[in-house]
Amino acid sequence: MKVGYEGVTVELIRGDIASQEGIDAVVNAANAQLAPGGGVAGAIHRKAGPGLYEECKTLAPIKPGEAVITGAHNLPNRFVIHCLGPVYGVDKPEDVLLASCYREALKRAEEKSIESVAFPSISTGAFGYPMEEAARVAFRTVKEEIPRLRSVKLIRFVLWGERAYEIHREALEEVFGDY
Ligand code: AR6
Repeated sequence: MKVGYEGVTVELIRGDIASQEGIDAVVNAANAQLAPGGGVAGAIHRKAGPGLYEECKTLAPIKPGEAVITGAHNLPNRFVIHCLGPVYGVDKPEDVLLASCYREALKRAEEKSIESVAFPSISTGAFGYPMEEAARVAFRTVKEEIPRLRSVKLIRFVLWGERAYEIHREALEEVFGDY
């Protein structure tokens, strides 16, 4: 599903963040060292190849709420934006740090005049953030940032499985209402 808001499309799809042909930048749910890991980071590094981690080493470590940008190497995109989400119950306040991830990622995208960005559901896997809460934080932040965007015209959320998609669909409707 998709909504249009102030000239920007916010779209939800089920799928794999490492297979987003036609999208300028994909977002990695990274660890502080920007190293290959499980989940999203595993999928992105596997497909990008070892050159991605070589480039990441020059930018690590990063702190919760930060975002850095690299090339996409063998991924079908131009850039990867690496965000470190909060570990739920550990890095506080979680909602502020998670919102910062989305805001900072969009800033990195604008700095490169990127038109399309795909996000996974940051912090909702290994980092334990309840997905309903995380989805609301993500969409509220995106809605706040959209009026400031100049180059970004498409923000896609790539959800892993049917349950994740349904949770995000409900949160999107709640946050964007009739748009
Ligand atoms: N495409 C889209 N979404 C996915 C994919 C995929 N290929 N694989 C998993 N998800 P996670 P985090 C979903 O754990 O919670 C790593 O090991 C997943 O179901 O990737 O921010 C890093 O190295 C979940 O809803 O990210 C870090 O140490 C969401 O993506 C740590 O995990 C995020 O799950 C980061 O934890």
